[in-house]
Amino acid sequence: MTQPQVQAKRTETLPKGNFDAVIVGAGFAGLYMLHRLREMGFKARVLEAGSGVGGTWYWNRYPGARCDVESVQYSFQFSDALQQDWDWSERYAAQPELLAYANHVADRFDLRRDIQFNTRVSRASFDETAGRWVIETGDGARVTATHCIMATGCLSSPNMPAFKGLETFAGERYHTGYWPHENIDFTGKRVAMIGTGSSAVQSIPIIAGQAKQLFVFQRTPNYAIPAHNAPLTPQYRRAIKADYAGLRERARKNMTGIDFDYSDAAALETPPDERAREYETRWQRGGLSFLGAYKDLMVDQAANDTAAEFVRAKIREKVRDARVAELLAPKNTIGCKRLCIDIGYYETFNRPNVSLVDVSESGIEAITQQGVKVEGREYKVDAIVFATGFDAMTGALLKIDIRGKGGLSLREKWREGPRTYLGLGMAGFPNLFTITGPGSPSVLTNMLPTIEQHVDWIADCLGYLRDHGLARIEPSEQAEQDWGAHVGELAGRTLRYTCGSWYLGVNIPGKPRVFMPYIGGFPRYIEKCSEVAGKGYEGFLLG
Ligand code: N01
Repeated sequence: MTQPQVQAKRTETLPKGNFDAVIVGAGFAGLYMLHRLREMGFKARVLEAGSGVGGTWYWNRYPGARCDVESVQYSFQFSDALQQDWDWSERYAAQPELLAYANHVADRFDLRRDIQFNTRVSRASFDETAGRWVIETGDGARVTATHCIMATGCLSSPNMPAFKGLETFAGERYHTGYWPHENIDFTGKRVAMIGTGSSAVQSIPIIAGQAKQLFVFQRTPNYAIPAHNAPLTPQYRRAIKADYAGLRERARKNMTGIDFDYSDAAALETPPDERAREYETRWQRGGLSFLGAYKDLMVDQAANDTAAEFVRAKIREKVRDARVAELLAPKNTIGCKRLCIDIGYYETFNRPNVSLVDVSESGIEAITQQGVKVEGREYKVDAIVFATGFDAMTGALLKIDIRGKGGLSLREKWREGPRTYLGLGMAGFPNLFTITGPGSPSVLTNMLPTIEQHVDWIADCLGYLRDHGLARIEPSEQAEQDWGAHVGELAGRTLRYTCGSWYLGVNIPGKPRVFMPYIGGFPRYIEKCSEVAGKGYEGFLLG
């Protein structure tokens, strides 16, 4: 695997002294957490494995990487000056612009002086006698802090399946979630793409435009809705900035924390011709709001089928070869896996240099020295791109050996699946917080407002502890159990429970099948968190 250059660098020397908080990760969550804590006078330090800020947007540099939430919404709102000063250039920002934004935030709020780069945390253990977290890096250096805050991201642990023969491949290998920093040009090359999730859907059209030949190995087709991406006009930007507060307020009231139009109508109570018009309007508008067309789409299979069939018909219209179109048309529930937002994805399969290889039945037999083997046929390539996703939500946390009271390991605690209270903390792990952890809305919502809500809650909580002369906070077993039951019960009511998605951990062999994010919606979750804090951190043990 071609490694990002940053990996070669040595861990920086850890600072001496004790911190009020150590924050792991310098993505958007880590940056804002540091800003809040410093503003409150806490001594905080961020430890970051990469050589720069940006998290997801630092690592995911594959061609075509771009956010699937509109840029004016996928942005911080904690500083009005920031949102007034920053100009997004496109409806959906591309990775370089998002990374530039993260860097701008770091510079604007002078955050770098408290971030330690090239420092991968390998272990975090709670020292019960001292009441402090001991955070260690791979080379044995350590730092201590009263609080340890994991800002490690939800989709930050790339999944590389154990393909037979993987190590024998003599060509170039890339993973979309771990892309090199130098420009990779596939011009004139034969390329294999393994996977057809969001990362593949975004990168396939770009790679197809460069490569001599692109083979796409598809196990399960995905639904992609057009992005209709476009430059943002000065008039549009002015209008947004004139009422940013209104936009944020409307977004906060929506399930996903995104301001778009959710209908209260039911698909099955709507006449078919009217329904088709509604789908067409949303298709023309583009983006994730397609699934907001009807309130029953994610709870009633028959309703869902109407939207799924609409998209399948669109795929058949776009793809000229009927056999290929049929392979690309998903048969499962739309929205069960996360929707993809595309720019010319299906049309790419009309190109003469692109071939779709169906591996739904056979799987990939092996990676060979020269390429990819399926059902006895070897596809010879110069490069393989693995767009095989992530060990979502728990992967990055479990890569760190996290030990709570009595040496309890998080891996052991989560053997049957993640257990948290509100996705913010775990019983047995005092003073440990997770930003957008499993059990919170996280990946089902717009990540930026969701991050801000968690960071604000944690910052307020630390302020409360300080004001009340308290040194410890930890969820009670009961609160954790009740919350877990509630999260599971809500998930079981939706169609999202019915497919093999990364939300359920099914993409990782041996991972327990548990629906990890909280599906009750952003407004309901915010209310619950505020209620808990308002009642003196109900469900937490304070000491
Ligand atoms: O990963 P995925 P992703 N043999 O898990 C296939 C976010 N994101 O990186 O479906 C053959 O969706 C696998 O097949 P199957 C977004 O939330 C956001 O694309 O398991 N194939 C699938 O096709 C997204 O949902 C943006 O049958 C194998 C693919 O690899 C999430 O990240 C952009 C295989 C993995 O798809 C993950 O997306 C990009 C095997 N052994 C990503 N193992 C934004 O826009 C796996 N696959 C912000």
